[in-house]
Amino acid sequence: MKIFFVIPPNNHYIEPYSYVKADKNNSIRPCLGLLYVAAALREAIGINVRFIDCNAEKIGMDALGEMIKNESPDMVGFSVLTFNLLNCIDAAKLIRKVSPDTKICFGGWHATLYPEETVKLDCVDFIVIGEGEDTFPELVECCRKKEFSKNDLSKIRGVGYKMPSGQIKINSSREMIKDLDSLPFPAFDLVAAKRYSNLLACTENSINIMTSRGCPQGCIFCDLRRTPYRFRSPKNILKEIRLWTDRGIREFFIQDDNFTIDRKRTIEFCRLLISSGLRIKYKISSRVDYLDDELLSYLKRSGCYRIYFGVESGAQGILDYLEKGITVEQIREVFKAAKKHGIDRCAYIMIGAPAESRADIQATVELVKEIKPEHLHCSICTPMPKTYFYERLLSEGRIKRDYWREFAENPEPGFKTPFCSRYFKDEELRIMQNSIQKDFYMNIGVVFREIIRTTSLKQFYAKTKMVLNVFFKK
Ligand code: B12
Repeated sequence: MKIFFVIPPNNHYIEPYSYVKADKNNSIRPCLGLLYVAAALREAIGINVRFIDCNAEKIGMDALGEMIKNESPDMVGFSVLTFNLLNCIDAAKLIRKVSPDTKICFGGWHATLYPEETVKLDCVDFIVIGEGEDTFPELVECCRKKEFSKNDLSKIRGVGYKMPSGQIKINSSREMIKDLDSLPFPAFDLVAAKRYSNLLACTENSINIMTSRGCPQGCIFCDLRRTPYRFRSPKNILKEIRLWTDRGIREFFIQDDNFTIDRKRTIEFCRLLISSGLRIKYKISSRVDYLDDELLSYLKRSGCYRIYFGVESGAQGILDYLEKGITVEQIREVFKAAKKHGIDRCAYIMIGAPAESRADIQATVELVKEIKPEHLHCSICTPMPKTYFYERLLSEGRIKRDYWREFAENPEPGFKTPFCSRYFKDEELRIMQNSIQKDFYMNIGVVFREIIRTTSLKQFYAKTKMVLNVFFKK
């Protein structure tokens, strides 16, 4: 049995809330979700799998079609976000055309949020809801039996499929994986690690890792709001890091939403790393209220060189509305403390929350000037699919139509992500976002520092392209 995992070419781009000019195609990282599922599949049933990342490997639709036609895999899996749904659909349609017997499975956030709408799509045979490490091997095993019936499928928790009558079945859900240490490491051997790049990395080759899942905090705009928090043990993380340092990799991007939620674990991880003598560099994301002087000192000594902080706003009223559970004072303190320890700070801010006034936005701009982050990322506040934020605005009647569900049901190119400000038009917010970002990077000190930190000609080219985009692209 041949199973392929495909990252489709990025032909559609739904402009999200983030600063597109700086983001677009500047960093490509391996998709950890798929690599975890691929590793679990190999371990559970020993099946050979192939991973095709069209963007990293610069494979266009025609070439993808040729590959699928020649190989006719039994099943192809896609990791679907709402934002790459159109790309996945295009590729799935193509697969249907060139290899009609190949089954197509959509997993990932979008399939999880909109199971019925997703499995109804003509180009989809199965969906996997939630974590795929246990569910997908069971699905593949079931399809492997030549005479499998839809009855067999009905026993697999966490899948959705179409009955021969066309009826949609969504099975009962599966509990979350409790012991993350029990999972095999992501199947990085399936990807050409050298094809990936990161604009703000400090070495040529870095690897992304994930050490926890879920988040106990209540930020209203996030899909992870109050989801069960589970984490890997420091020993287990070190084991994965060692696999890479043995192959010469020295830099890691820990892409957890908030790496420092469990203080004891963070300290133990840092201690282990320091005593291992591995001398790696790594970056993390953290909330401002989950750090203190001692933790920062540990992080710095163990190789942490940058922290991404969700600052969001300089106006306390807006932070409270977003249920961030932090204060402007905590932001000031942690930025000072991280600077003292010599750790770079990237501030994620957002503008355009429903009741945010011009004065509130100004407070955010002033805060940025005061805390002086090394990097800034300004987004526009956006109610994302099925988040608490979106559902609340819908139930309050501030959002009139369930446009995300409509998009999930009938995904058409040209969809634009609506914002939600009461005072500013979407276009005005884009202009403000642009000027905040431009003003920040206009600073000669910031530009000079980035030039000095360039690690290769390739990165220099990418940074120059980004600067030109920021300043000159309309
Ligand atoms: C890291 C990250 C990124 C990285 C991706 C790096 C990478 N290639 O791995 C970058 C920075 C590129 C990124 C970009 C964006 N991201 Co992002 N990202 C994340 C983050 C923080 C972690 C993702 C991750 O690695 N998870 C770990 C893996 C193990 O979990 P997983 O991906 O969910 O996969 C599991 C299951 O979903 C399932 N599964 C997944 N795929 C498949 C496929 C099959 C076949 C099967 C069977 C199962 C399966 O099994 C996996 C293992 O259990 C998540 C939040 C989160 N914690 O999940 C947001 C998140 C996924 N991102 C989100 C968004 C909105 C974006 C952007 C639009 C933001 C932007 N800048 O504009 C872009 C869109 C990019 C695009 N492709 O279009 C949203 C998605 C919401 C949605 N409805 O789709 C999330 C959920 C954050 C949020 N708002 O709450 N992101």
